[in-house]
Amino acid sequence: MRIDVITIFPDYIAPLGLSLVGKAIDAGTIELRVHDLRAFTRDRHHTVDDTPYGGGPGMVMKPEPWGEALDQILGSDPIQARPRLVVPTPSGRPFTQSVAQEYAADDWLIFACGRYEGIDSRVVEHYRNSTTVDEVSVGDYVLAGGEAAVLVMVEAAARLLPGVLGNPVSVVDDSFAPGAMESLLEGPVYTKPPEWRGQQVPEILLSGDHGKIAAWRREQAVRRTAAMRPDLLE
Ligand code: 6GU
Repeated sequence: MRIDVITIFPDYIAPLGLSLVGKAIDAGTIELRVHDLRAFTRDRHHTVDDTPYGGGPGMVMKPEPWGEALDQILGSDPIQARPRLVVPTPSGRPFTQSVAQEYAADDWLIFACGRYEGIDSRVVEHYRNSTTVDEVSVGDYVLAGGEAAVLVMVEAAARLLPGVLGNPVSVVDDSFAPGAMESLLEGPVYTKPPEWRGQQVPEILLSGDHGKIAAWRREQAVRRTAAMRPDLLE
């Protein structure tokens, strides 16, 4: 899978070189290209923002550098494949596990990180004519820019790619994985030692009775979901 990220803070994306995503890059499963938006400006000051038409607080990202960057990146593909253009924004559709699965099935994702009050809306409208554009939000709060959201979305999608996780069965059990214990949060987990600072591992987990263990885990998942996310139990 190819992933391009356009940002005015390329260093913000560096953590993708670590851990699981970093290994997927090293293995060639993911090809990550990070682009500095300012490299696509033509003025001496490398200006990427301007005041909003109609007034109001803050600044809006100018369309021209985005057009230059996206045209170059879209044109860089020899077979002219159609990527998905992902625009992180608090006014987008919610990013969920099922969106992560859609992304994991794509060959090519381009993330356009806005800062300030966002990108001139004509950019998204322009590229809708030639490719799939997805405006997405990672939650009901406001970030200063799309970069942190890109770290979230790339990690969520990357761990679903074949061969990225050590144990492919673990994604099936994920909280929110379609079909995994419906949509229950995962309950508590334990490892050795059997006693730690006065707390015992629940005896049933040491019993070897797989039927009883599965039933206990399901009950724990329901309890946790009721406590943390009653909305999921509907
Ligand atoms: Cl995707 N971007 C920004 N800037 N803020 C957000 C967000 C995204 N999701 C929630 N808040």
